[in-house]
Amino acid sequence: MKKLGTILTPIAAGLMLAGTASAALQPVPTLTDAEMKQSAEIYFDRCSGCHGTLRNGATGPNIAPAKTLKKSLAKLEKILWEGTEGGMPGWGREGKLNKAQIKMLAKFVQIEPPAPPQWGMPEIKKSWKLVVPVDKRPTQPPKANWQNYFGVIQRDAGKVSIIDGDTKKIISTMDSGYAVHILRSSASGRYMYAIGRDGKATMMDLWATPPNIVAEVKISLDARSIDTSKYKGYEDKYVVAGGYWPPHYVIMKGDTLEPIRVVSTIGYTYDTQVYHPEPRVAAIVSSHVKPEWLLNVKETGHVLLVDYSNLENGSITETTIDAERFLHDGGWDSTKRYFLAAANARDTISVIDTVERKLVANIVTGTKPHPGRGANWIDPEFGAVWATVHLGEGLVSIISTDTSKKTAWTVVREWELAGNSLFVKTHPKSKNVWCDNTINKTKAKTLTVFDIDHPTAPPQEITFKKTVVHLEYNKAGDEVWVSLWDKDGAIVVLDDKTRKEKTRITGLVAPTGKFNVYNTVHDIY
Ligand code: DHE
Repeated sequence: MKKLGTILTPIAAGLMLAGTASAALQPVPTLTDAEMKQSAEIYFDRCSGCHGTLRNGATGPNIAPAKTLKKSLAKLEKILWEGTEGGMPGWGREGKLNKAQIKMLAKFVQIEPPAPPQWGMPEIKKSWKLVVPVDKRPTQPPKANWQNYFGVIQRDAGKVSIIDGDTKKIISTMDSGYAVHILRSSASGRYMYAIGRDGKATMMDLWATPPNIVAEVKISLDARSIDTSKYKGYEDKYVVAGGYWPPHYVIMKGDTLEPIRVVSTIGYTYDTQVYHPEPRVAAIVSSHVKPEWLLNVKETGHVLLVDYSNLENGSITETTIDAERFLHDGGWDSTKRYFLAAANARDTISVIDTVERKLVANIVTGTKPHPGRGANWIDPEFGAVWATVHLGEGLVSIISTDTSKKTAWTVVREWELAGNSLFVKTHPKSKNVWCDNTINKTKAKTLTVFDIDHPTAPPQEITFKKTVVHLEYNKAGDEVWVSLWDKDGAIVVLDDKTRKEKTRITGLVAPTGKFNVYNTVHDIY
């Protein structure tokens, strides 16, 4: 077991470019126009998510030419090929890029980044497509147990499949666009929304037989997050999606995706008050206590509370809370009053109270916390807790969320994990906490399962033949679904009690996230 309260090296850890920097700057290399274009595409695909379009750094370090020119091309090529201990993928080693592409990319990151295009309301409006008007949609839900449907992302195929959680049959596969990142449900559960790396939001109607796409709109050129209005009286009314580039958020009508407002997030970092040209919108959650969304603005370290109750009169109210940098993913505690967000450059979990509308704690956990939405359970000693795993080390940090206890908002337990991880999950009816080890060089095919009632007992490891990623429960909370992340991928359905495989849904291309309708609507994790 790790010692509690370890002070972990901030910023320097994780995806930092490894190796010694030589003082002298290297000469700026050259690329042909065709090579620049090709490198820009590879950079967008592989690098910009972590390092930023303008390369100022976030989950990964700043790799602007001022930094990269301090390293030789050979050194940069090695990092791109091998990856780093902190979690940077080895693009060559993993077979994702060939030698020629690595050489080109090493040069590209030593050259000033090309100016990225803009994407404002005229472009957003032009991209909007209402595929099935509201009055042409079914008025009754299907007979099937549709609240136990799962939306499953087939990332590399640009598709989303809807799988019936009862029958385990794929009932619909839809073209959702390039590399869908997450899915979220409307408050009623009827609509599921996808957001892709290409900034395209897609709206799917689960009442249709089979479920179909009813609207789409490209909210930006690069995006990762989307959510809906869940507060009483606003169910299914609005959708909000966050852009990585341009850095903005877009509010849309919940039943058609017709864009209503675009709002920039460009501004100043919360602490140093330095101008940042690319503050990207990371996780978005929908408040249950007020008609508002919480948006993580990554680079400036702000959590925005965006009040949507006055949109009909043409206004939104933004409350800015200083949290920490660089905000990434996060989720609710079990009461859904507190939002816990990972600030992964500072190895911190920021806690926002949505009732008092303030930051209540910044908790140092481990190297680059990455909770997904985290996991809530009742610890036998500490009561209500929420947990995160980490990109930079094999560690589950368990934080007390019980505000009646002195230990509230401190790390009360730490579990050592086999490897660097992406996601952790449990369910109120379960006695298990499941973690993947997806970004660990040797343990990527292994799931680790902890026993809630025996928190100091050694965990069980379950190993598959392929990389495993992301976990989700069914509505009843007695099955765990996990993705075998491969071109010839599958969803493995595990019995939560026995931890044994029940069945396997095959024929899926690179399945990543999967989202159960009921659990997503009710933020159960
Ligand atoms: Fe994700 C969640 C961003 C890499 C699969 N990912 C999120 C969220 C953000 C984000 C901001 C939170 C959304 C929310 O809750 O509103 N992810 C990024 C990146 O910037 C990053 C590091 C690099 C990139 O270029 O995309 C990245 N993510 C990945 C992956 O490599 C994964 C495994 C596969 C993929 O799609 O590329 C991946 N991310 C996911 C999934 C979630 C997610 C499945 C939703 C988890 C959940 O249960 O809510």
